[in-house]
Amino acid sequence: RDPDSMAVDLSLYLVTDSTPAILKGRDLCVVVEEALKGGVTVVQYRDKKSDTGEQIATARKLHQICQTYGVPLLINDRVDVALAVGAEGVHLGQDDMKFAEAKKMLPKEAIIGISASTLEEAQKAIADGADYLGIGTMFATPTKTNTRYTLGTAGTQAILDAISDATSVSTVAIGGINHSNVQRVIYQSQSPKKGLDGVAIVSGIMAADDPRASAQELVKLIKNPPPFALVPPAPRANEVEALLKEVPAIVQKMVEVHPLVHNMINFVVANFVANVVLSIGASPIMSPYGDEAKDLCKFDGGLLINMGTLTSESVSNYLKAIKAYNGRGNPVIYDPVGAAATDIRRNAVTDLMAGGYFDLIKGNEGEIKQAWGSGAVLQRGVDSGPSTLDSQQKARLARDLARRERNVVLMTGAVDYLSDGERVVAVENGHSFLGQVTGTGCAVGSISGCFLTAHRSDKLLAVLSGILMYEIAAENAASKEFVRGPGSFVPAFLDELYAIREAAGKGDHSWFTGRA
Ligand code: 3NM
Ligand code: MG
Repeated sequence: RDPDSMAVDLSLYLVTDSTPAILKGRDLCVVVEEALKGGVTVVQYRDKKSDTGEQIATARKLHQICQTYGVPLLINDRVDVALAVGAEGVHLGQDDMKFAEAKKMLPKEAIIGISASTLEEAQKAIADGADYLGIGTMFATPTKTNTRYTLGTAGTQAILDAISDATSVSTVAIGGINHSNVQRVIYQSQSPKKGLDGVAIVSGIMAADDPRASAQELVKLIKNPPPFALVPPAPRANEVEALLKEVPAIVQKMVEVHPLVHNMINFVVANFVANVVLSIGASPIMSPYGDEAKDLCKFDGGLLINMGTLTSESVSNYLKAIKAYNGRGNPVIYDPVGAAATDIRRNAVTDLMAGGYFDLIKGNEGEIKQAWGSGAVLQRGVDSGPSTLDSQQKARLARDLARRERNVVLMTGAVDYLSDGERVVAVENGHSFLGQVTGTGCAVGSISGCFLTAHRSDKLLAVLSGILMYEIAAENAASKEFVRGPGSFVPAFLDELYAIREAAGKGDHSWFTGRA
């Protein structure tokens, strides 16, 4: 092995755990061997309790097994144990032996990995000459409860981005990673120049009933991008004009596909939103019951999470549904209504963004700021609150959030900002009556689900098409002579959505007056 480069495959990194809750009466070496048969690429023996003699005996057995499979064995914390059994290296936490001391004691070619929870720790480990970093904690996990920072994919990405010049150091993420999130973890942690080389997993493999099958499945998942991966098309010379040209055909396609949209939505607007969805030619189902999603996600449709009337049960229901839709790659839209209004809602935003992938995050300025993580915003109720951003800053925030989450972001307001992290489109259509009728914002989330379902190859274009259909209908409705205010606006608006749907369905594109 070239001591200057990590020639070791870190892609599926097993960290052992000898506690009864994980081993459930099974022999550690048997579980590890099963995991190796399943395709684990590196093993770390981590034992916080056993006496030194016992650790050395176990490590020796593990080393023999690992050698049979051509997989390196690293020892957590205990440089002495690594030396005693001739293991391939060690993994050191921030409270363990210093890098330089371990380096002096170990053979030249030994692998040394360092835990890093912050950028400073990562930079220090790189300067020292660490072979790889264990970046964590990704998600809060019952396996290790005394962790210092929960980084999520956004925090991990920020570290990777800041160390992207350090091409020789490898990285794995650790904490709460399992089958249901491994593809998303790798995908959403990726910064433009540096991504994860692997994932480190304890309970997802060690506590599995069948550790071999579990590892096999993980190997498969790690090799492929998640089904919802965003692939922004190559930009064209006149991108906005080119997009606008495509909108009428996308609306026509949506009408033809007749998508289903599953709404987990607040009770204030459920009826209005269901009527909007029907008017555009799609099918709404309103279900707050998370367990229903495993059946509903099998249809060609999307899921809207609108937390407008959050209850103590909402978040767990949302997470079940998001998992079901993410697993199939069917679109999920998040409307973090009143995101910054209360502690409960701020925590919900954090938990939901850690718990799943949103193809689209849609909200007003205050909500998008909260999703970005600027916890300083205090929203009054569910209104947007005072705007503090100029148009450039709004465009940048939408783009930065989309870039970080690797999704599409729609920041609504008098002008709507839509971005997929590459392109930013400002949409000027709409009418002030939309701001006077409850549910008009929420309905945008729902129809986005319809459009994202009907048009998958360009998520930004799909959402743009939905907003333009919607806002052009609002303009047309407001211009009717009999419309005097928000009351008479509502029926006219549904009629105009229906009129566009009828025209679009016949291939008539003359309704289109989009400005972006
Ligand atoms: N180190 P599981 S989290 C061993 O944050 C360990 O540094 C962590 O277990 C860190 O895969 C962790 O079962 C436990 O969530 C990870
Ligand atoms: Mg340690």
